[in-house]
Amino acid sequence: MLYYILYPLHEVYSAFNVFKYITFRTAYAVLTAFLISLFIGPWLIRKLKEYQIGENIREDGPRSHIVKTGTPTMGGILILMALFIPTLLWADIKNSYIILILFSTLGFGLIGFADDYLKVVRKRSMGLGAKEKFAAQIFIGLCIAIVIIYFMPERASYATRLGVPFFKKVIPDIGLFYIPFVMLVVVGASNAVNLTDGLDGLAIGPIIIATAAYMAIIYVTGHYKFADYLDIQYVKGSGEVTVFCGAVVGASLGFLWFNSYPAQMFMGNVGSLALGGALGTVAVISKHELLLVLIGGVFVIEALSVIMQVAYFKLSNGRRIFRMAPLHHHFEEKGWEEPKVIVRFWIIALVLALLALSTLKLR
Ligand code: 57M
Repeated sequence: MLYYILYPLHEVYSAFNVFKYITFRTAYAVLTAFLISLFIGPWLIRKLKEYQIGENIREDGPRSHIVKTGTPTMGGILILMALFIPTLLWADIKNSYIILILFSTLGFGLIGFADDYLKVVRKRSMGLGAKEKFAAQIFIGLCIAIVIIYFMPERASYATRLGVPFFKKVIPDIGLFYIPFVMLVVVGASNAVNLTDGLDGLAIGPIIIATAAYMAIIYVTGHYKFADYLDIQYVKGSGEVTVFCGAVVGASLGFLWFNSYPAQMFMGNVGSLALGGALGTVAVISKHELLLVLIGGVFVIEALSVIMQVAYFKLSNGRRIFRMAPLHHHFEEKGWEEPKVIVRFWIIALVLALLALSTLKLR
């Protein structure tokens, strides 16, 4: 919005030219989002406590979690407010990628909200049914795929092509298979972040790292000269999503202030599903979909640990690979202190993100 109000003033006073620059607007989106999170956080925690929107801790989980009973949850509302306001303020709100990413984030956020609301407020223990939740996620994934293939004419020449890390010339066209592929990326990311969100700061740390990495990637893919220099697909108009990524980073840093060990609030599904969905959508927009496996490596490992555990559990009549899945519980059960598991997972996320960024040049 500020872009439309303030940038035209450069004709009167040239200093207003700065509002044209994505880098400038991204920096201020980070800052605005961080400050909104920081200021609204204590108020939201008070309100969540007042309305008794607290976590019910499952008794079959690690014993160390029992003390977390009643911790305010649904803090994702804070993250969503703190990322929507700066995006609306600093980004070009008529940009089709900004509209798409806000739709995706809000869509997944609403699914999470409905699930949390039923679980925590209405005390329906399972929240939304697994089938209902999955169907809603698939619907949003399908909308994103259709919009990106059929309603973005500037993408027509590469819409269904896949960017392959390490290879400059390999950009296979997978045709209509791109639709289920997009659904897999977006819905998979959303659920993987949700599974990871089981220790204080465990999900939000890698979200900050992965989104910051995609912030750099989407900036270069949206910049004709950088894209040309790096020999990556130039995605016209996508640079604006850098501002959105900045808002996610700022909002998440502010949330981490309260979610760091020992957490004063959890994000709930409203936060985890929204942030995961947003990350998957940024990966799709930037045409660096496959790189998400590396950038979001921690989420992938956590999701794989669940798939392996459940499959082995069923095939072997009740035996387990890990002491408990997802993987973070395995280390807790082995006796690692919670902060040790969290910080080590952050370190892995950071190393993987750096490795992923290096692939921009290693091609
Ligand atoms: C969400 N939710 C956390 C909080 C957070 C198929 C199966 C593996 C599914 C999985 C599952 O239900 N995952 C979905 C996991 C929960 O956190 C809430 O949920 C939101 C995110 N969706 O924001 O509101 C608990 O996590 C802890 N927590 C923190 N700090 C935070 O900042 O400490 C969360 C955020 C919170 C709190 O204790 O209550 C969760 O873990 O439930 N199921 C599981 O993860 C369960 N695994 C399992 O059953 N494994 C079996 C299977 C696969 C064979 C096995 O390995 O034997 C575990 N989770 C729990 N108990 N709580 C184990 C049992």
